[in-house]
Amino acid sequence: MGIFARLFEKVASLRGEPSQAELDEIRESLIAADLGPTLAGEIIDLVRRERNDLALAVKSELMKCFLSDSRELIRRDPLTTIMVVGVNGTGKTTSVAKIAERFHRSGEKVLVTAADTFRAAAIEQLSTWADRIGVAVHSSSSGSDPASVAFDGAKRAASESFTIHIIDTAGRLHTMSNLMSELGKVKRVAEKVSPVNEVLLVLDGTVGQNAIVQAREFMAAIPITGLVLTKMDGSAKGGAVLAIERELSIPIKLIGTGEKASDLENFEPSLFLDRLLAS
Ligand SMILES: Nc1nc2c(ncn2[C@@H]2O[C@H](COP(=O)(O)OP(=O)(O)O)[C@@H](O)[C@H]2O)c(=O)[nH]1
Ligand SMILES: [Mg+2]
Repeated sequence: MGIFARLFEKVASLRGEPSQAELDEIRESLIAADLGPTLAGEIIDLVRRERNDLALAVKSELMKCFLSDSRELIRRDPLTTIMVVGVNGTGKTTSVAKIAERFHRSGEKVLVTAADTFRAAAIEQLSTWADRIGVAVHSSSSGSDPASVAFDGAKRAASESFTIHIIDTAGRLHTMSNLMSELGKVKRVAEKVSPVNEVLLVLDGTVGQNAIVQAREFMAAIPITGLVLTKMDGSAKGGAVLAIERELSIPIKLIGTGEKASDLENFEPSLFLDRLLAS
C-alpha cells in the first residue's frame, strides 16, 4: 500500500504553496492508486488547505467514505441463507469456502450449495473445499437449472436443521442481461423455502474502478446487502476500496487476503485506513 506515505513525503518536501504542476502530479498518483477523480480532487483540496496536519485531515476525510452500517453478516434463526454473486474469477467459490469455514469453526451447521452448474469443474471445486473444511455440500449434475439446485439445497438445509446455507452461483458477465436476471430467479426460488438474508457481491479488489461498473449492473439485477473484496493481499491499489463503498453505498463486510480458507477478515474501516496511511 503506502500510497499516502508517498503523498505525505511529497507534500512535506514542497517549499511554500504547491504549484499547479505539483498538484497535478499528486492528483495523477492518487488516480493511479484507484482513488477515482472525485476523491482525488478532495484530497488535493486538503493538500492546499491543510499543510500541517495533513495525515489527520486525510484520515478524517477518508473516514467519510465509509458507511456507519453494521458490517456483521445478517443472521436469522433457525436458518441463515447467504447467496454469493459476482463476475467470473473474482473469488466467489473461494469466499463461499472461507465463510463456510468461519461459521463451521464457530459451531454452526453449514451447508454449501453448488448453484454454479455451468461447469463440472466448478461443482468439483466447491465439493473439494467442503470436504477439506468439513461441511456438507449439496450439488447436482452440471447443466442442471441453477434455481432448482438452489431450491433443493434450501429444502435440505431446512429439513436437516442446518443453521447456515451458502449458495454459490456461476460467474457471469455483468453485461449479459439473461444471466443477470437468472440471479433474481435463483433468489426467488430459494426463498420459496427460506428467506435469503444476505446477497454478497464479490469484487476483485485489484480491478480498481471497473469493480464499480460491475457492481452497478449487479445491483440493478438483485438487491445486494454487502460486499466482499477479494485479493486484498499484495494489492497496491487499496484506493479502490474507498471509492467502492462511497460510490455504491453498500457496506464492505469482508475482505479476502489470500487463497486459504482462513484468509478472510472482517472489514474495519479505521484499521484499514491506518494501514493505508502508514508508511
Ligand atoms: N490472492 C488471492 N487469491 C484469491 C482470493 N480469493 C480468491 N482467489 C483466487 O482467485 C481465483 C478465482 O477464485 P474462485 O473462487 O474460483 O473465483 P469464482 O470464479 O468467482 O468462483 C482462484 O485462483 C483463487 O485462489 C484472495 O483473497 N486472494
Ligand atoms: Mg466459482
